Amino acid sequence: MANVTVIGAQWGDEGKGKIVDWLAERAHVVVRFQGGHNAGHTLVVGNQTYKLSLLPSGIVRGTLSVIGNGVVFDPWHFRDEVAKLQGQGVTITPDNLQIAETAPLILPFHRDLDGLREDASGSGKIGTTRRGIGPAYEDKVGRRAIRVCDLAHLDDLELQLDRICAHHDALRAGFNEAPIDREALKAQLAEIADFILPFAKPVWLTLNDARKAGRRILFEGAQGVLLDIDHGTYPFVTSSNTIAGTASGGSGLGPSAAGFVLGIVKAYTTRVGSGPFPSELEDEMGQRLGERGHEFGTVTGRKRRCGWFDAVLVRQSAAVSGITGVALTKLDVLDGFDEIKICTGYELDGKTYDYLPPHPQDQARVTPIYETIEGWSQSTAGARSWAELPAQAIKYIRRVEELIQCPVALVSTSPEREDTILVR
Ligand code: 2SA
Ligand code: MG
Repeated sequence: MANVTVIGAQWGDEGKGKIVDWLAERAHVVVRFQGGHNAGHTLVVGNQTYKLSLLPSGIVRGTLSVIGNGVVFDPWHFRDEVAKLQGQGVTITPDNLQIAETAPLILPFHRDLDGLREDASGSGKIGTTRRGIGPAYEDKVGRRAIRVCDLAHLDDLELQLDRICAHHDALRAGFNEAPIDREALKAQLAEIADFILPFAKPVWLTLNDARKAGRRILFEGAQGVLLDIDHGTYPFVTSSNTIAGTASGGSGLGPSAAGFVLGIVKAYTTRVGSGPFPSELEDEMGQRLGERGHEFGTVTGRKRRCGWFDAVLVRQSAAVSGITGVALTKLDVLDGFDEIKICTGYELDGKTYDYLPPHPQDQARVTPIYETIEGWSQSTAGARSWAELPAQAIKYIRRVEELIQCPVALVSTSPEREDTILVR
């Protein structure tokens, strides 16, 4: 196996955690390259369930895990997540976990601002995870961020604090919030620094050395292509680039390191948060998908919106992300439906589209064009070989493949790692 880059090809929650865990066994290094603790990756190992938000999934099995520079890093959340996993028996030390020294920090006022803005937005809410992701990326791009390496230079932080506090105090005043308490912030940073610094490394160097030594690197994406800041359903997106191309910039390896780009695709569609969703089902069918698929957010517990498989969206995601092959997950959730629909195009004002128009109002107004295929009554849950799948399920997979113009390389039939079919 060469390097693999795993990304979500829909709106997140495609089941990346399980697939990354499956692949991590064959990798030497697992790298997170974007997002932060807004991710929610669930891993089921035997009778233990691990929920990861910030840490790379490889950590559960002891694989060298790296948090790249493209991640926004909440040090307090990090400490809590490490403690939680250690409580579940996972070994975490600076020997198996490294954090990029250049990663920008998510600070308490980023979280405040995320929440204040959402509360003030009424029906214009993005439906963020309220974890400060967007505000932290704004400060990174605005060249105001405090970064992991700054924790080793806390005596030399005054100018940076001037800049970031001036910016945030002005914003806070708009919400009638008190200015940032600088002394308290410095004390918080000093208190957390000792815990973080042993993990802080030049990870670009670790990764380049690993590559030279022929080590296999697994890039673990978070969220999904439709939440990408450039290619997603803007403005209802996250604040990072979620496409496969980010794996290089967010880790310090060149684009040739990406290897096989595996797009994770759920056999139907879900979305958490606001924004357009053409194939959404607001009826009992949607309800049924949500119940059968246990569609609740890992981080926030929010109920996910559910709908039919949208081949238009996945075809577009596969194109903009350069997906080599797809892992189709949660196929078993479709067991027992008499009929299954697939969205193959959109109609808007008498015109048909084979891609998602860019304007949010158009995205909200498109009518899906569906193709209906016969369902299957047998259970596919836990199937581990192609031969165990009913003929109709195979037909569904083949049709999906045709419509998204991308081969299905893996099929996942339960949260258990071994319940995975390798197609080719
Ligand atoms: P943010 O917090 O700024 O990144 O939110 C912006 C949009 O991105 C969506 N988003 C997500 N969508 C699905 N899953 C995500 N992770 C968690 C999970 C979410 C949860 O895996 O379950 O627990 O609710 C995730 N993270 C961000 C978000 O819904 C906004 O639409
Ligand atoms: Mg998730």
